[in-house]
Amino acid sequence: MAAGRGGCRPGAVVALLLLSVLTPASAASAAALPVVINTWAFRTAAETAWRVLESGGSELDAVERGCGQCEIDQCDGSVGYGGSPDESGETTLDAMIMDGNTMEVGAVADLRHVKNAIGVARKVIEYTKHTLLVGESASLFAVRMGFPYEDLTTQKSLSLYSEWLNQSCQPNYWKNVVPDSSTSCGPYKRREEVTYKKQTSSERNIHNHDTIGMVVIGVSGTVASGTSTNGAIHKLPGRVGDSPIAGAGSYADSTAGGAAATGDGDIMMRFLPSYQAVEYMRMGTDPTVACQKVISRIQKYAPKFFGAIICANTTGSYGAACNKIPGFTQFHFMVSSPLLSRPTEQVVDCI
Ligand code: SD4
Repeated sequence: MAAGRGGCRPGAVVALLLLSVLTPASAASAAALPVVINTWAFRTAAETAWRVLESGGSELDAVERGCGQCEIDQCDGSVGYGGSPDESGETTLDAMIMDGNTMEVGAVADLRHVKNAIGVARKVIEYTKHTLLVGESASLFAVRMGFPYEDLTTQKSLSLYSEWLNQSCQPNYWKNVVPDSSTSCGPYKRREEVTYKKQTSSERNIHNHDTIGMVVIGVSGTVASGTSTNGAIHKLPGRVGDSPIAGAGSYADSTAGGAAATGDGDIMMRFLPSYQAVEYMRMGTDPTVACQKVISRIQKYAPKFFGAIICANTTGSYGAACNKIPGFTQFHFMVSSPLLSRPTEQVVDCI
């Protein structure tokens, strides 16, 4: 009989399936629901979200609890309390959660003194008609919702802050100011003459940047997404990144799919990468290709930006992409699905 007629042998199918879950390049070919996908190798977050689904929780519950786990674990120091002190030494948080059935979003930005940022974001959906609350007023809302008001500073964030002061406040995010921000601390004043220099690379890199972004797609194709981060280390007080912005940090649409981004939010948010990825998937583009197309669009303007994105469609197919820069050539992310015996770390080569 001609080999290949009538399909593969069962053994070959199993081998193919195994290959498809173990090798990065073919990650997108394994499709099953439900699926949980999250940025970076944040395993406990992935496990928590998966457990929530297994015990009958909703997709939104899984996103909230999964990202919330990272806030508790202070994942890589980039999520939750005690990380990324701003110019005044304070840790502030950004988070969002999105319901892909109703297209409702709850988000908080520049949240102060409250640890569970994604929990507060969920309350914005549940108890207000707003989408995004910011700053100390978001903290007051959180307290009304029953969240403790506490200090987010730790020994670690204090020492990061004092090291930064000792190295003349380098790096920082100022430009066109006096004294020269590339050699001195502030306070700065604006320089009379403004030079417009295109920003093509990130101030930040893999060592100070690891937001959790998560997409959960339930058995019926319901999509939810979310993010949580303490943003960019040494940011100006008041700076809000991409993470709490719908379409930038994450996006969920149960008629197409979901996506979530990580990296240099000051650059990435200008391109609404998560929205764009979902729109590509709506047009039938494979999730890996959708993620890659989004990265390529940003590359044209900022070839050396630091960033990555995860994408999943409503069939449970998923993928990821990242921008290749020195020190960041591969991106690790977590996937949980019925095709995997447990939440599994996967990796893609950056483009
Ligand atoms: C931000 N995008 O505030 C976030 C940080 C991040 O991986 O993603 N780190 O810019």
